[in-house]
Amino acid sequence: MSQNTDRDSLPNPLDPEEMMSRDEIESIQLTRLKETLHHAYNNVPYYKEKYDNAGVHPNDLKVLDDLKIFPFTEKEDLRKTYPFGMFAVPQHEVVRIHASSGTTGRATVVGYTQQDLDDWAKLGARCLRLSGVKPGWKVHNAYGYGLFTGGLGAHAAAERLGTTVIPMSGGQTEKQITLIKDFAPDAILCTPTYLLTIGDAMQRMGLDPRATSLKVAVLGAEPWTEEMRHELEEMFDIDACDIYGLSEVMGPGVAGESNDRKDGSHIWEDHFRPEILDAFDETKVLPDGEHGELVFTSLTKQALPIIRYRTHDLTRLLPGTSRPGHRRMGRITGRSDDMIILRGVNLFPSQIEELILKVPALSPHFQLVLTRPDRMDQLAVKVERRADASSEDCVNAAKQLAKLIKIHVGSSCAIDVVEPESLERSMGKLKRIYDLRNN
Ligand code: DLL
Repeated sequence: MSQNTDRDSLPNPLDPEEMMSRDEIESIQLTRLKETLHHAYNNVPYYKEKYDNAGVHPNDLKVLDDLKIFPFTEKEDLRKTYPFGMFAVPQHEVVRIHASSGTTGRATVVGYTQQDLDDWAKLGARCLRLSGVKPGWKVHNAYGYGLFTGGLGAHAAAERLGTTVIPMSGGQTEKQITLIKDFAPDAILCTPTYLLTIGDAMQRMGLDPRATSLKVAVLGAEPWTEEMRHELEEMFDIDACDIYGLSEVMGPGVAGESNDRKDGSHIWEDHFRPEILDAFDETKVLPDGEHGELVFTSLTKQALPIIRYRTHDLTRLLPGTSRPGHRRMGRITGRSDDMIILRGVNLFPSQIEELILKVPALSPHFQLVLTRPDRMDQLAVKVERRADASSEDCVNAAKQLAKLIKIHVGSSCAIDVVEPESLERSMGKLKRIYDLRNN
C-alpha cells in the first residue's frame, strides 16, 4: 500500500510550453520555421535544388501563412535520396536511425541527433501524461522494437515521464499475458487491434481482461474508431486514448489525447506546424474544421528537417481544449492510399468498422476483400460473429450490416459472417484490405 502512496505523490509537472497561449505558440512557430527553412536550405542540397527550381528562398517567409509558397515533401523524396540524402547534419551527429518498410518500394530512412531524441522523448512523455499515465506507474510497452519507431519511441517517452517500462515489444501474445498477470502494469502501449488480440487471447485462456491491473491504454499507429475505443474500454475496463505520429515527422508523440476529454489528439505545435490540404486540390490550404490531408512541417528537428510533409492521412484541425494553444486533430478517417473506390464510391475501412460495431452479433474482427469478377469491382466484408451469436443472429446481422453500408456508405457489398477465430489476428498494424482484383 505504502508503495502506491509514495508513487502517488511523485511530481508530474507540465512543460511550460504546454500551457502557452495561441499567440505565444504562433510567435515561437514563426521563429522556428525561419530557422528550419534556412537549416534545410543550407544543409540539404535536395531542398536547395527544389527551392531554387521553384523560385523560392527561406527569406521569402515573413509570416506563417507564407509557408504555403514552399513545395511539398513526399515519401518519394526520401526514397529518391535513400538512405541519408535528406539528412542535414554530418553522419557522426546522427545518433539513431529508424526506417519504415512500407508495402511498396524502398524503405524510408529517418535519423535523429541527441537533441532530436531528447525532444522526441519529451513530446512522447507529454502525450502519456495527457492520457493519464503517471510517474511511478508500470508501463507495458507492446509496440514493436527495432526499426519501427513505435517501440523505442514509446519506451523513451515512458522513461522520460518517470515510469517503470516493461519493454515487451509486439508478438508472443501468451507471454504478453503472463507478464501482464505477473508484473501488474498500470498502463499498456500498443496498437488498438493488438490490444484486441490480447483481450481475445485472454478470454480464450479463461482469463477476464477486466480483472487485470491495467487502467490506461495509449493506442495508435493505425486508424481506429470511437466504436473501437468503446469496445476496448469495455473489454478491459480501462481508459483508452489516442497517440499519433509518423516516422518521417518524428515517430509516436507528434500528438496525444487527454484522458479527461477524449476529444482527439493535441498536436505539439511548438515543434510541428500542421496544415490541412484540400484532398482534391493540393494548392488549397483549408481553414480549421474542414476535412482534408494533414501536412506537417517540423520546427526543431536537426537531423531530418521536414517541410510540408504530405502524410496522406485524412482529418481536420480543431481548436485546442486541454492544451488551449495547441490545435487538436480529429480522428484519422483513413489514409488516402487506403481508400477503396468501389464502383465510384469512396470508402475507408474505418467506416466499415464503425458500422460493424453497431451490430451486436458481430465482432470487431473483419477483413475487406476486393475482387473483380466479370470486370465489376466487388467488395466482400468478412467478419467474425461474436462467440454467443446464434446462426439466426448471424443471418440477421449480415442483412443489417449490408443495409447500414448501403445507407451510410452508398455501396452494395457481400457480407460473409465467419466463425470466431477464423480471421488473422493483429500483431501490430493490422492489414484490413485484401485486394485480389489483379490476381
Ligand atoms: O506508426 C508511429 C507510431 C507508433 C504512432 C506508435 C503511434 C504509436 P509509421 O510507421 O511511420 O509511424 O506510420 C505512420 O500510421 O501516417 C498514420 O497513417 C498511421 N497512424 C499513426 N498513428 C495513428 C493514429 C507510426 N493514432 C502512419 N490514428 C501515419 C490513425 C495513425 N492512424
